[in-house]
Amino acid sequence: MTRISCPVLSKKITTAAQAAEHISPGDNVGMSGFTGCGYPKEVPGALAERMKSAHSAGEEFTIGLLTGASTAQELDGVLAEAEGVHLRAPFNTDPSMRRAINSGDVEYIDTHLSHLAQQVWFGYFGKLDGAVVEVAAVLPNGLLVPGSSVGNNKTWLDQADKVILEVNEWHPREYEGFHDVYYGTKLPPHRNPIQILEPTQRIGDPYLRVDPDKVVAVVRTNAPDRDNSFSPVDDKSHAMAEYLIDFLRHEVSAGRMPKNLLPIQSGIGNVANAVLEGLKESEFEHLHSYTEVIQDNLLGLLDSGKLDSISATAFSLSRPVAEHFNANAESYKGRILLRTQEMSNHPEIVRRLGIIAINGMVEADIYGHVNSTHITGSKMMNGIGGSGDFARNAFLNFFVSPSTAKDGSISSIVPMASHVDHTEHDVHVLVTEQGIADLRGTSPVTRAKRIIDNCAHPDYRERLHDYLDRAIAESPNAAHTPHILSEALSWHTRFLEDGHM
Ligand code: 0RQ
Repeated sequence: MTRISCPVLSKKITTAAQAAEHISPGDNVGMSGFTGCGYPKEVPGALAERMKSAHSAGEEFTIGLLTGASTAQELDGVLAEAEGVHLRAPFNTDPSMRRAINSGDVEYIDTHLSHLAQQVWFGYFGKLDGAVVEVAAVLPNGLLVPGSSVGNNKTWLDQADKVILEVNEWHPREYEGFHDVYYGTKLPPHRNPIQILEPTQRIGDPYLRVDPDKVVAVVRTNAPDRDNSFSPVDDKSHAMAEYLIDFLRHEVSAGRMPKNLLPIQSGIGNVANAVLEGLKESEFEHLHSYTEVIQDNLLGLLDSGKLDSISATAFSLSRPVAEHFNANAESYKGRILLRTQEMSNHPEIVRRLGIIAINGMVEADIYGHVNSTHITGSKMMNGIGGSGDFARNAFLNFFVSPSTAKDGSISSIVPMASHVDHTEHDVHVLVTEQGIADLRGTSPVTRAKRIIDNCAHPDYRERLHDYLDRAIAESPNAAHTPHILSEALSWHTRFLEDGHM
């Protein structure tokens, strides 16, 4: 069955190279893609070739690049290597793009994932010149069946002057019916409540809309999404998962949540994966997930019958699991819903549903400020992603990390965080392989003692206590959050100088 059955749009089928001709130097371009899924596979590569030719001829050719979240080598990688991007938002995991951001060649705007669409509506980045969006099919009436991610595609299609579609036959045709695209968004001061009262409640349409007159090219592709594999669960991740699941048991017995918990959001990474695996082995049943990304073990939890439903904005699967999903897509219909990232990560909905948010961190300080993004204060890792959307509004949030990094030379618990993404006011529970620190209802000094005793690695515990004791002694009139400012970041400077904290 043809994937492009709209007569008007099928007339626009062309090659990636010709499609890329529609993008001009200086354009702002919104591209699809979220955690390595649903990104355009061919037009960015063709665009990178144009950029390289222009650069060899001594001409400037860069674009402002906006996406849903991280993409892959075929998008961020090729454009960064072609030195073709001057501005990037909102989340990136590609090593070449990360290098370009950290070398100062790319201006990076690390914004909450639920916020970017409205920032584009309000013109913070100027106008959106182009959109390159991957879909699974084009229907006879011109409606678009989204693929493995929705992300910001609705906004890109609405806002861009010119639209390029990539129709990827690798995505199952059965994707029709998996999506919920909300067209009721109004801008302030006309906003209405968003009526999502249960995780997989539908409030929108299964299709994306596009004005056919704006579509300048349609490119057919047949290429897989990025292979999003994780290493097998190691002992540390397993230990963190155990602490966290035990904590949830405690919350149930304390009467703070029902037996089937509250809807779960899990970030990406090894620990989140281990928690999901741990839940599969646990006694919990009839779980729900209201999250942004569906990784292997979340799908595994659904397969195991422990999880009843998932609402997200994207998949992020390893190749074998993606192939399994594609071959059996129909059997998942009704249990998985993919929404725009404005809705999957919406603060109003996260607060209403009472989400349990589980996210990784780079470091936390003794008072519970969490750094999710920066190495030694300056160097960008990936970005805040959706961690702030969820954590700030969650009923219960966890930040998880091994207690040390780089073979023990870095402590993940430090006197003062070198960058703060989640403040002490937002952080509920910290988890490392050493233990768990419940920070709810604690004042800063009590919190500090708990974090050091429960979460810091024994190699660093004594020095952290020593810092705290001296800070308290030196702050008789500033006893609320005692610090020795001249020393607070000395652990980071020592690491930069000696390679060890
Ligand atoms: O680097 O592999 O080179 O050794 O950071 O660390 O421990 O493998 O953990 O993969 O879960 O990533 C915070 C980055 C954790 C991630 C972060 C080094 C460490 C290693 C990775 P190497 P781990 P994870 C959903 C929610 C923000 C976005 C978010 C993240 C590498 O969870 O990007 O939560 N979070 N989104 O060695 C120096 C430290 C370090 C350190 C770790 N203190 N100093 N290096 N590392 N701690 C997804 C989306 O929003 C889309």
